[in-house]
Amino acid sequence: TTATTRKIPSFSFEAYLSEKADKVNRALDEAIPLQKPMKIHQAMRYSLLAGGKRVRPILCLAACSLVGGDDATAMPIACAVEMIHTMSLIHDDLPCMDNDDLRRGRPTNHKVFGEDTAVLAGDALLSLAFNHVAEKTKNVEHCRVVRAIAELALAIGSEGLVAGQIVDLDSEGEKISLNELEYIHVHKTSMLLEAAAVCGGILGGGESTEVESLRKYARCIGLLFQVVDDILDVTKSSEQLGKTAGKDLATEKATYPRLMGLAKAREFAGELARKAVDELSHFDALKAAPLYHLAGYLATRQN
Ligand code: GRG
Repeated sequence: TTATTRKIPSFSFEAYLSEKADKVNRALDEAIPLQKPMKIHQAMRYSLLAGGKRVRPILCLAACSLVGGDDATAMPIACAVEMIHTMSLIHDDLPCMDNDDLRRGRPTNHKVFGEDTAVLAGDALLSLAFNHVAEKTKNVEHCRVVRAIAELALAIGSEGLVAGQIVDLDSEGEKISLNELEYIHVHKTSMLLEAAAVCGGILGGGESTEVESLRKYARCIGLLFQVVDDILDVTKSSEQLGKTAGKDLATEKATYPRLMGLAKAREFAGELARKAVDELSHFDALKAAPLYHLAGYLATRQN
């Protein structure tokens, strides 16, 4: 039987998520003490400790424990992934990019600290992320640490996050195909989730086949995350607007429901969740429970 049909032992995913998120939040708080120069450290902490869902670091810890590692081993790289995620959000919100005023329910970094400081806070978080992994990772063979750092660096540069962002910026206002939409999502969202899972697996001592299963799992849930985001966008805005006041489809950005229809987009989300979970079938069911539930959580989330 595959993991889709196999019986998963009872497990409280909500309790798991909040326990791990608390642990990650404590580690992030400790990683950036409030020190001189005050302004830059305040700006870094403002965005980093603003209360995101911590999906990436939790995925990293879960991947590490799936292959037999403990949380302490993966925590520095889990924090690094969240620092990088946060810096990408700070830069994405800048007037020269998406020009957003709100993030995680609060004014964006540049609205509070100014554009100059926001750029630097992003740069400093990126830099600290790599120092943090190199300096704080304990009890792992050095070649594994180097492999993890290489994965993380590759996932966020001009072949990863940055690639997704530039293609996204360049396609603004243009009609794009389903393939182009997938390229943007895979690079902007899946790559960092993939790095989080792969790095957790590498540092946890995983075999390469295990690490590759984690990679495929994370790739699926990254895309799943975006497809569901697009679906929620449509269903939420049609709820808000009422049934008659539809948006002007031609001027709206490309989304899965727009390019393939709502029913097909829902089907695609289901397929991605099943594909993700199938990658877990080689692992012990009890150990795979968090990742199994994470796929379900992302597929069925309502906001
Ligand atoms: C990484 C070197 C480097 C530069 C950044 C600006 C940029 C290049 C990339 C933009 C990437 C971007 C904004 C991707 C979107 C990712 C995404 C799905 C964000 C929402 O993630 P959630 O829902 O957010 O996990 P929370 O707030 O819960 O953490």
